[in-house]
Amino acid sequence: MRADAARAAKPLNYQEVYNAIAEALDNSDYDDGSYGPVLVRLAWHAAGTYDKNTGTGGSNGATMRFNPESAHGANAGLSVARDLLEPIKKRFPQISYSDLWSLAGVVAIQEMGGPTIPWRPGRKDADTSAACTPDGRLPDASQAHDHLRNIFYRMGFNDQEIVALAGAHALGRCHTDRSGYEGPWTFSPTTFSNSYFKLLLSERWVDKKWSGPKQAVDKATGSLMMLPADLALINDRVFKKHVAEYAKDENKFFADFAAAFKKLEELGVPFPENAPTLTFNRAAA
Ligand code: HIF
Repeated sequence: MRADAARAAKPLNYQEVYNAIAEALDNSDYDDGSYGPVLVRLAWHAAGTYDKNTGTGGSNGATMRFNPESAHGANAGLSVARDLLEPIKKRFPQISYSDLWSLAGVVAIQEMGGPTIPWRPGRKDADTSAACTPDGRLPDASQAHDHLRNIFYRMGFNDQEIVALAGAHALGRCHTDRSGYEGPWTFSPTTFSNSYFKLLLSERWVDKKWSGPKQAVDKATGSLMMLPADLALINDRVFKKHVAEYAKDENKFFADFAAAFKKLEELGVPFPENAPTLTFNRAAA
């Protein structure tokens, strides 16, 4: 008890929290061997509810802890990520859930080889479900470019930022018991790279023959997938121009992704005026 109290009084060293999250990532029994992708999805779904017109939603509050937001279809499977972070919340009780989830997105991206993403603490948790956002604020994977623009413009993003963010689908996979879709987007789903853009352009994407929802598979191997919303990025002239740029220039992708992901994680957060912007070192291997 007294040790806990002493720890709670000590100012939080966020690099220590970073390292603790980094240590929890690898698990050879889970998916492709890492919880990194599902943590990125948690951080994004917590933030992507933001509506710039009403100032509601966003990562502040961590309202996905509560019903009904935890039960929204788009959030299926994210209890895996929230439960993984619970022991870290216990170990560092001063950090808010909302800061912890957002920091976990940064850790996962950096530890999987992505860019350094500057991060600020200062999010506060909501006490009740009253702050939960209505269902339908996150994108619907079965839809195309008009829908993507509606959803991401509502958060305050432009076309170039939408495409930069989309590169995160280099990571992870779809699960039939979560979204109904199946498979990874790339051959290296635990490595952050520009391969999502390269594959979008280089592969022939054909309809998957199955009884599940409409999705594409690569004709060559049948082992990769694209959602209708992913293919929208090459069926729209403006989006496609950015896809081609990021496929060619990984450094440009990394720089633009870091800026867009930081913006995503900060949407609607009323940071204290003196909140420092932090950058973290990768945890020692
Ligand atoms: Fe995803 N996304 N996302 N996504 N997403 C899934 C999984 C991941 C969309 C739909 C899905 C972004 C945008 C969009 C990640 C990160 C980001 C799944 C599969 C679906 C259906 C869930 C499952 O079955 O487990 C749509 C329609 C988006 C608008 C284009 C972001 C840009 C790419 C904002 C983003 O960062 C990650 C990581 C995963 C993998 C999760 C996993 O458990 O492996």
